[in-house]
Amino acid sequence: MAAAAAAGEVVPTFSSLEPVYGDGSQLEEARLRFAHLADKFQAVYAARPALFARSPGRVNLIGEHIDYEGYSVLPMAIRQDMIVAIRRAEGKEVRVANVDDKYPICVYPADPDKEIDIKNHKWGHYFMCGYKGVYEYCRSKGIDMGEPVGLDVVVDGTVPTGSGLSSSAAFVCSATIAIMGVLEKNFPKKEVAQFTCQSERHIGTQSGGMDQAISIMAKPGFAELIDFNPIHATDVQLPPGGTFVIAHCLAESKKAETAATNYNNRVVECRLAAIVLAIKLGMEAKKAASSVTTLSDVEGLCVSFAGKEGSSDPGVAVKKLLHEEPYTVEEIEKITGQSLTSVFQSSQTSLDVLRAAKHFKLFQRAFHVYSEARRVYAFRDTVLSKLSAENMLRKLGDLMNESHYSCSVLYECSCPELEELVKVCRDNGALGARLTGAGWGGCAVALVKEGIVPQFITNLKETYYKSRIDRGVINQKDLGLYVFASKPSSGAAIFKL
Ligand code: NG1
Repeated sequence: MAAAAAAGEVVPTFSSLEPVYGDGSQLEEARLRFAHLADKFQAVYAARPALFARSPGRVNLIGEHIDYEGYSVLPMAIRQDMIVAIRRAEGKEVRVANVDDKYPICVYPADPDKEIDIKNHKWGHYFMCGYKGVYEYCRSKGIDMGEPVGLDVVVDGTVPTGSGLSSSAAFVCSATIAIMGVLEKNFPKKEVAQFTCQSERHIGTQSGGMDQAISIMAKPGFAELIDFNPIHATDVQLPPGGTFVIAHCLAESKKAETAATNYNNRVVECRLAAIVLAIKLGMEAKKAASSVTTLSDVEGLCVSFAGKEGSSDPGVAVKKLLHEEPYTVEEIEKITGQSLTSVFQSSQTSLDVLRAAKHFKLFQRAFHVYSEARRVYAFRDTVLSKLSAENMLRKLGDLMNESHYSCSVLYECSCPELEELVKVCRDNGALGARLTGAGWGGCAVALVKEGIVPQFITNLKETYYKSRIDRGVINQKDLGLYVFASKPSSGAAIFKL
């Protein structure tokens, strides 16, 4: 493990592509992309962009659905990224175009106070999350922002959407730093990581901060252990001999559109589990309902309880104090002594969850969160241990398999396609495989011995993808976009070329 990121380090500005894209084939590819993006900018706005900003997607190696509960996670940045070309515009509009014409140009008033119309989802909304976020953050620091500026923007993204590789955070982060660049503001990476997480919530998901943190703070060659409250990244050197292969199950995860029944539903269930645990552990009901928001808030109480049973595992409290049958609204309201709509009155997106839910699986969600949080540290400790390379990789693989089981069975964020793909990965020699990111579609990540990676990918193509190519789900020529080996790549940067 290397030193933690230097405190106060700001988002870097480069005058060439090499510091981010190296000097090999990736650089050539990047040169073509930037040139094409500049040409598209010229074609749309008849001008050159003032600057470019880039932020990567990520793969989460372990620690799923626990960042919003305050627990550490262990992702790495991938080379797929989002690039934003930008300039100040004359008019009072923010215009967001895409090099890919399947995304029509989105035009918004240059008004950072205007709410994002989340009921009418548009791809450009993510840019406006960044726009609102920069103004909100600067204003919160007392910076005089003057009249809001209009912007001309073209974006080019290579992170597949709905893949669990955080195309959304790559977009929000690249938008944010592009806008910061145009407005000539820069802040320490930790601050940017923190406020971009808030910014993305304008889209209606109650996200944790993992994706923005890794996208902004990543360093080439390292995964990062990300802690929250406050945000902190510690470099984690992955063991030699193992490679992470990312494979898309080809079912798209529509996180924003399904928030009320999937992502935000789990955030609400975790909060309810935390409140019920707090009350069962002696906290006054009113106080619990108003002050407990995450399972990490009640970890101390759970650990004290477990201590009496000779354990330090908060999961012991979950097993003893919560029941496996789903809770009804009536049952929870009896415990809290107040209506759930009053508990969540300040959060419209949580009220949407309450309207859509029939019951709440408090035991399962809490047990997942506490056990997954422990697996993240077990993963980190294994990397730091003196185990032989072979045993280390095996142990990491086991932890990934356990994580997948928990996500699938307890957190129910998998889907049939991901289950099939994870099994195919394991059957073809992966030491461990699991869904990555929010789930309900998107990618799996598999830990594979370096020596068998080409054969592993070939086998995946045969066993998982071939039938789908034959059915026309994807084109043979695009396969490389859906299954690839990945090395830890670098974080966000501004380019003035
Ligand atoms: P995806 O959907 O994979 O980008 C989401 C959240 C993360 C985290 C994971 C689950 C956003 C931007 N990201 O990631 O914070 O909670 O799900 O571990 O909502």
